[in-house]
Amino acid sequence: MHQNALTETPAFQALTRHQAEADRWQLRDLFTSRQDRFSRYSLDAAGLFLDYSKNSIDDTTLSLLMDLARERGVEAHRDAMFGGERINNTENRSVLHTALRAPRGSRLVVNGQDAIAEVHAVLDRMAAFVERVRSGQWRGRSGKAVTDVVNIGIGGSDLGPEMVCRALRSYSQPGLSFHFVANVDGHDLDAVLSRVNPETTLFVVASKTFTTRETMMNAQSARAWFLQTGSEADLAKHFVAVSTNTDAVRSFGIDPDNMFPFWDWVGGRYSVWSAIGLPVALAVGFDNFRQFLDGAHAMDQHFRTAPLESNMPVLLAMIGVWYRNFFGSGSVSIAPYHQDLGQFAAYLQQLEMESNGKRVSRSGQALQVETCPVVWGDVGTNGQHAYFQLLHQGTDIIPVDFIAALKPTHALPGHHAVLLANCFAQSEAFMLGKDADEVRAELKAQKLTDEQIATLLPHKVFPGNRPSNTILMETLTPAALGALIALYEHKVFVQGVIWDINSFDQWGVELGKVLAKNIEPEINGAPRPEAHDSSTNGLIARARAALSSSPA
Ligand code: G6Q
Repeated sequence: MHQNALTETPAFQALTRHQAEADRWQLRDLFTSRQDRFSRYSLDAAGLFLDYSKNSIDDTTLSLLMDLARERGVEAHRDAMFGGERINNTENRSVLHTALRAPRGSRLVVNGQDAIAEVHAVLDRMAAFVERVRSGQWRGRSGKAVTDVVNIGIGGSDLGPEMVCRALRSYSQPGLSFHFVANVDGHDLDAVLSRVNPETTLFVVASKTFTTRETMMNAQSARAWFLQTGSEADLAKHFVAVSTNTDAVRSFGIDPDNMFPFWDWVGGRYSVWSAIGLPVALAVGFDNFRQFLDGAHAMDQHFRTAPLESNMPVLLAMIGVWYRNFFGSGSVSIAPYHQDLGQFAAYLQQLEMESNGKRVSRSGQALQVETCPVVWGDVGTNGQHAYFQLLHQGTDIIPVDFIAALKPTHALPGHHAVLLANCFAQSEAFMLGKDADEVRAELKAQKLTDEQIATLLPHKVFPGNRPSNTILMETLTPAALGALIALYEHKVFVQGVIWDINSFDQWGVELGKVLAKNIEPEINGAPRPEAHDSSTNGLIARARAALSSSPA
């Protein structure tokens, strides 16, 4: 679907005019002038609650943003994705991660096959395997049960399962440890191998293509390590694969019976719902994995059916567009006030930046507007003691998404109220700030002299007017986490539609997979034409000299 330039649409132009007014608003005044802001600008969906009242928006802003969403065809694009149309136009693929969490019995024909029936056939195989491993029926080469699972994968074949395993830590089976090796840096694999026993370790080699250099090298090294004490015949008890590439799995030496397939219509960063989620299912059990899928499906249903005005992913997306394209905000911070969501920001970094970090439209035209902002963050409260300084008093205005669970999954008294108090206090402080009069009164009460007050005052003023969303869930359950991830997936989708981006390819990532291939033999001593620039030539020469003299 070809789109007109975003800036030429009537809604974009109306929003540009409206922004001139909104730019003068103070969030604290918006709250004083409308007592119902919280109830008006918040909603529940799929077990999540979103408070978006602490944003520089009013009814007009929202109505114009929804006009923009309609003008860009968000509803039609959404239906095309769910319907299996090949919306990933540069790879000529459907985009059907939503089919991975559809309930048994629904139907969707893709490439002549019922995709949902295929999904459930694999889920059934996963369920049986998970049960055997967790119950101890699956035995290693010396007859012992599995104690350690090592996932070898990178990017989309690593970040999802690792983030989710950590997030659902309190649902994990005791006695089963999970390790994730992604980096081709041997220190990564070495650190894990030094902690596990080959007799009780199960390796999951996770790669959609089964050609990714990092993963293949780590898998080969893990295999060689295993064969130091085990035999080729024992490999089947210790290595399983998750992939779309049966031939490559077979030639690696993994029995296709020990392979869990998925499909080209599952993008890497959208694949945790597929067999790529096998470590999650092993950790939390298949029923909990199903709950995780059901939570995402509930968000899918909401996204599909709710009017745009009360559609959580659409609201989150359009508020993001408001700051990105009309206020020029170049970054967004994610602040989960939940230790178990420690990798959620890193996960979203890939989801958002790999999907929408693009500079041309679906039809290849250079875009005239800014697209994906930089996404970053870490758990609260730790961030408060570090980079929150910049969020409060720096020169950039960085919108923040606060994420919290109302109830903990631990039993330690007192902690959770302190955690939530911090979370709510931060969003309040970002919104309110502290003006010169308030600072002066505070310093006077501390009996400072007028001269001392004059010196300190500018440093202690907080401009406020800094926007945030707050997303709450009851507890961090598998279903709530599923809904949360799906919320962001659909947010990314909507923003991609607004910007006219193909959110489902990743040519920048593919480039990285090719470039290093030329340099690797040169570092290893191959005859060198000095074919690069002087910097790259110089760096290669240093590495070559160091490696040729090192004992390893
Ligand atoms: C995700 C990207 C990328 C990919 C990795 C691993 O959307 O395409 O992060 O997941 O490069 O690829 P393989 O699974 O094919 O090894």
